[in-house]
Amino acid sequence: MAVRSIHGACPHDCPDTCGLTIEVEEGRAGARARALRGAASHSTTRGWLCTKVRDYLDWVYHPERLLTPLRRCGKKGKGDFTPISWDEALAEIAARWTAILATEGGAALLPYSYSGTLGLLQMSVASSRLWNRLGASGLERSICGAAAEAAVRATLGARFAPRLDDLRRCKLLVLWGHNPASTAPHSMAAIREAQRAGCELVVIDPRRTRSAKTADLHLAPRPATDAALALALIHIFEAEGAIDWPYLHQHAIGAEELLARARSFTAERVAAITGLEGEAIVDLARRMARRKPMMIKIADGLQRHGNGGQLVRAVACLPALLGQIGKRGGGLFYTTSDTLRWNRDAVGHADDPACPPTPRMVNMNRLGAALTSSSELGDGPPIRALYVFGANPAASAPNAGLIARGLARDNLFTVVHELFLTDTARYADIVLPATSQLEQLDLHKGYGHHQLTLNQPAIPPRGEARSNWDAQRAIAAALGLDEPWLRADGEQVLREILAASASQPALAGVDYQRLVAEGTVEMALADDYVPFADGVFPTPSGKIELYCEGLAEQGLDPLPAHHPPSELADDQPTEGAGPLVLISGAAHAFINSSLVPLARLQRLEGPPTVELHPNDAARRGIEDGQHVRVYNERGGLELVARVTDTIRPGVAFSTKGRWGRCSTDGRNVNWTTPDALADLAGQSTFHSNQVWVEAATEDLKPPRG
Ligand SMILES: Nc1nc2c(c(=O)[nH]1)N[C@H]1C(S)=C(S)[C@@H](COP(=O)(O)OP(=O)(O)OC[C@H]3O[C@@H](n4cnc5c(=O)[nH]c(N)nc54)[C@H](O)[C@@H]3O)O[C@H]1N2
Ligand SMILES: Nc1nc2c(c(=O)[nH]1)N[C@H]1C(S)=C(S)[C@@H](COP(=O)(O)OP(=O)(O)OC[C@H]3O[C@@H](n4cnc5c(=O)[nH]c(N)nc54)[C@H](O)[C@@H]3O)O[C@H]1N2
Ligand code: SF4
Ligand SMILES: [Mo]
Repeated sequence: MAVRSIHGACPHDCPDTCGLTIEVEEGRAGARARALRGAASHSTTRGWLCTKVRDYLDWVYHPERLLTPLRRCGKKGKGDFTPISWDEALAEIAARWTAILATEGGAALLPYSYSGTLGLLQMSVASSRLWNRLGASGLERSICGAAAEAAVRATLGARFAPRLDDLRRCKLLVLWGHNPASTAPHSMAAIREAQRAGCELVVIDPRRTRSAKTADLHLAPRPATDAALALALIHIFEAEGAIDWPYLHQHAIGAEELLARARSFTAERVAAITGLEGEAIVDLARRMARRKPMMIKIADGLQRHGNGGQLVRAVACLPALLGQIGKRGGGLFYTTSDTLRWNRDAVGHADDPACPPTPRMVNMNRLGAALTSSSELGDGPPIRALYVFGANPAASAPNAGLIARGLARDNLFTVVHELFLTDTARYADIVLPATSQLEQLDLHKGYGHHQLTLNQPAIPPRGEARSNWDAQRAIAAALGLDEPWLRADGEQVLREILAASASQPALAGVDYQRLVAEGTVEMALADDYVPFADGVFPTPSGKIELYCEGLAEQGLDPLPAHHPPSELADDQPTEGAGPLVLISGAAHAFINSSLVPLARLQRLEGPPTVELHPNDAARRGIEDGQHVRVYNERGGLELVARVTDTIRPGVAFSTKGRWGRCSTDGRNVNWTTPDALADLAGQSTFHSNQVWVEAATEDLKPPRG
């Protein structure tokens, strides 16, 4: 039997963006993928995949895969559907949308998509072209890292990050509210090498995470107090003469103002705010000032707080004050996302004369409110049609109880394009079957490294599944839209975007043919590339903006500040059985709510739990393994208590991304999380979540895995 080897890309929202090698067997029944490995030739992947994606073939060939379009035949949310043909599904979608657009206008249609795949074609193009042409409501895509993006751009001008390899040169590496051992596993190889070469590893996280377990120093501040901590460090840098004035004079504005701001943040005061020892804060400042190169690595979890924007601003200023930006092995490692920007018009064609202006933006963190409250949408029409793809908002978006109520509306026509009957798909009027990454073409730009990977389809679509772009091309045709850029196939679209983006320096020498031939291609950066080493900062002043006039113009604080989020006052009680701060971060074995159907991963993760410090558990009469109710005014759910001293007192932890069906009560942690927006860029605030925890009194069935 003939066996072919195909080069692909992991589509998930993970900074590693691994290269995949897929072995495909050409049998009598057609092509079948028989093995999937990390690409040996990919310099980040180096031949191994994380535990989540190792069994990707079981996901591709999972018995619960959706293989035909479905029409709802029971109550919304029940999950009763009958199979229909694509022609029927397309005709119904076209008829319903045409009527809604005619009576209420494009604003009544909302596309909702996020991180099922990060591909240029299946995410970026599929999230823009058709919706621009229809004049649909725009989606403010701020669920993940909007505040950090805005904060880092305000400070440094762009999200550039060092080469992953240069982590090996750090002498001090601070993982600040970031858990790469679970969320960016391939960076751990470089971190371990750095440690072997004498780098000290510091982790700042209210939990002793997998990453913290091997750190030289772990500090566990109270959640959302990190800006205060950073300001205290700045104050100590000044007091101890550690500020790199020659660097700042040349490359930064606002240092004097920032130092003045920081002076009231004494170690003593900040010890009370953060719950850390004053000496520990001084010790951290000294380590940072003495051990250079010094790098701070953050991701997006840190800033999911009401004060997340200012928090990241404060942290981002630290390496600048020590002159570490632009130094090999030093600086800020957030994301490489701005190294290469795809040509926006080629991606979305928003400026095409056929496209009406976008009538309004709907913040994805406010989906429940947008579906249920007229005041949320101002003067505009209510949302009458929702098209969800590559996302599972009923499980992954905040205040999920409100989303469930909105999705249950009878006068909402919901289409969900999915591989599985997720919590969201159960509410659909029409479900469309989606291809997996093995069945679709795409191009992936890593955000934790500087590589581009072409994902070639390895096998034909399973059943009648279609890719995001192919489904939307078919809808465009059913609506009678005939712009060539809505008809073009995936390869034509990718070629068009590559050609239109060719002036980007990072794309020098990269074209479609080369991607086909090589699979993974390094961006064209100098061998000795270090971000900002040239002293060029794409901010309005051309310098690092410790003081940022652009923020002041938006009515925001131009200097990093510490204001506790409204839900988490600085005087959070740690006595009695009062509220706890519930952090709901990444699970080790799932990626958001994707891959939850995989039985091995369910076994690895076990039933959905809430981690509690022994003191907090004892105060509430809760024992390890006991069923508890976790709730607040938004909603509640039942979880299994895990009593552990890996979490600081006053804080609880439960992983994000479980499907409701994993729990006894059909709910997941997002029934409690806030849909309030952060101080910057409409950011989500999942972790600024105050909950009450108590032993469940009723006799509950054990949760399913
Ligand atoms: N295994 C796995 N990997 C993933 C994902 C996944 O679901 N599973 N999701 C992917 C996605 S979409 C993203 S955005 C990234 C996120 O990647 P990370 O940011 O690394 O992961 P998170 O778990 O969201 O958050 C990191 C840590 O922030 C801590 N934290 C929360 N609040 C605070 C605070 O106020 N201060 C400090 N110092 N720390 C705080 C949490 O305890 C948590 O350990 O991971 C990606 N990778
Ligand atoms: N409590 C809490 N909740 C959080 C967070 C948190 O920290 N705490 N983090 C948030 C973050 S960082 C993020 S990024 C969001 C992620 O939230 P979402 O973007 O909604 O991600 P998932 O929940 O993984 O849902 C993705 C869905 O896309 C489907 N899918 C995969 N590939 C394809 C494809 O090619 N086509 C189509 N049509 N579908 C596909 C998968 O089956 C899956 O059901 O979650 C957020 N939710
Ligand atoms: S989830 Fe991340 S680490 Fe795992 S295979 Fe995908 S890109 Fe690699
Ligand atoms: Mo994310």
